Amino acid sequence: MSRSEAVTVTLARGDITRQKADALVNAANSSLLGGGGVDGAIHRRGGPEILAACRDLRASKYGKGLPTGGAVATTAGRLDAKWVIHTVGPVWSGAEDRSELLASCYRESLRVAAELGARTVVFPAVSTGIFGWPMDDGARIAVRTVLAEAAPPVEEVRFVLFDAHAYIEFEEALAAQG
Ligand code: AR6
Repeated sequence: MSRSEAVTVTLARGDITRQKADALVNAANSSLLGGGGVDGAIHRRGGPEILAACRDLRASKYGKGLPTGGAVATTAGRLDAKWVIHTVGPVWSGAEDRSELLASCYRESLRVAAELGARTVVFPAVSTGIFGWPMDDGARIAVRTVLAEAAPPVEEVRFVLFDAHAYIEFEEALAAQG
């Protein structure tokens, strides 16, 4: 556990859709219309209300989709949360440094969470699955950005890690930076 000013950063193992919080962050794609990994799990367990809200966003503010590094909130449907905040991570590239876009996912999600008045926010390890980002670097960027950016009304930021490897990388990043 680590404390950055008034914000506590914690780690948990497991499935993000089993978490209870004000806001759960989804590792989405620009279409906002679903996919695999966290995105698939959130839509499956959260039910059709979330997809309906995403379709509304595509029909209004995000006609071309949500840009990489951006974040937007919808209902959390049947999940044990008030909101899902959808963010679009960058696809890993060995040729181009896209770290700032990954940091932007955490920063923008926290900005949206604060605007909503969320006190507890749960993140997955954005981009480290289907989008191929190396876990150690993804963990460093996630922890660094959250420690720098999280502020009231957000009181707790929890990273939910799917497997032991991810958990260890986040633990090390937190120990190094927290
Ligand atoms: N709970 C917590 N973590 C999970 C879960 C879960 N239920 N499922 C996977 N992870 P990913 P990305 C971990 O692929 O890399 C989708 O198709 C996983 O082990 O969900 O940002 C979207 O629509 C990994 O460490 O997200 C996009 O097209 C991390 O969560 C694309 O995948 C993120 O893996 C986004 O890819």
